[in-house]
Amino acid sequence: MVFILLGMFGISVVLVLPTISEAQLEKKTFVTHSGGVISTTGEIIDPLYVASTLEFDPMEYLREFNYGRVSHLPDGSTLREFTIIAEDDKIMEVSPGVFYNVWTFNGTVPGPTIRATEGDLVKINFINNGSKEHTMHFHGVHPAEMDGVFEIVGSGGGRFTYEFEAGPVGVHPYHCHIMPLEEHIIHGLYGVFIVDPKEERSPADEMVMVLNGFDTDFDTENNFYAANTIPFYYQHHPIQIQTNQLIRVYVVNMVEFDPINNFHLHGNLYHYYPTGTDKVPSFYTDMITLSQTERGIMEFEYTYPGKYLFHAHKVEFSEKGWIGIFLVKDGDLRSSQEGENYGAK
Ligand SMILES: [Cu+2]
Repeated sequence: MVFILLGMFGISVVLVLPTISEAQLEKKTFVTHSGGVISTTGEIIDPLYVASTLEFDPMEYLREFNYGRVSHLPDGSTLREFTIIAEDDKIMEVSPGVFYNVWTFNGTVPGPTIRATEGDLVKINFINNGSKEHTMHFHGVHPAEMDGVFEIVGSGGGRFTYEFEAGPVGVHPYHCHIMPLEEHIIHGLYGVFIVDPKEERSPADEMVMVLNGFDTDFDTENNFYAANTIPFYYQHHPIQIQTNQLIRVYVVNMVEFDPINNFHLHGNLYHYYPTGTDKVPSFYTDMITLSQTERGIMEFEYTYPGKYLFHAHKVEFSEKGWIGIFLVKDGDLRSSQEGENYGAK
């Protein structure tokens, strides 16, 4: 583009403005890790072509409990065996077009929800297939050598067997405990460990929510927040529940960098059992505040059908993904609970 300006003394001034070249207008097409196709005229820096990317289904994770391989010891007690494999080379599309190197227990973030009854012997065959050292550190009561801190498990196939009695009753996190701890946690090496009381809790539609975040630009601030890893997932895919049915949510806060997180429920209040260790709820509320690894059990029922939000009342977190919807449908308490089995024991 060329403009000719005539000055007041009759002198011609020629201004040459930058032009958009044909090459800049040309659309380029890239294939993302998950097979999506992006066309853009903008610059793409170093697109990665990695054949395998992790897929994670928050709806499946929500109600999936891993009770392990069950056998009985000579004294009649129950042994639950688990195999957990750590890896640190996978890529996951944590938000549309945003790819992040996730470190995983059994291929997902969070890792599997491990579940046992108080007093069971839990045996974890841990294999570290990662390129870095990793461990499994369980919150709960166990011998020092089973704490997953000083017994470092080497990369490239290192093994360790964790053995301990399940306890105390409640909901506990497990996570890698290699330094720098923050790095191993934010990449995704964590999961939930539920210890059921010997006398079963009342029947309920049970689910697990891990509150987490991702720092995708490595500035020690989270760019995304979520319940169960994928921002906004349960807003776009509401969790279906029924009226007059007891809902039990095992909630664990694994958000790093931010000192607090919280959980607000709409149109209802819940009974809250901090850490799930007591039979009597400590609060009847619609809001709890949780620091790192703080957790508990929430119990509630909806009387009225409809759509109800649940989200962080720290609005920054909800606007960056930590928000969801319960879609409550009319249901009968008894018929809905009979025959329903959320995870095989
Ligand atoms: Cu680690």
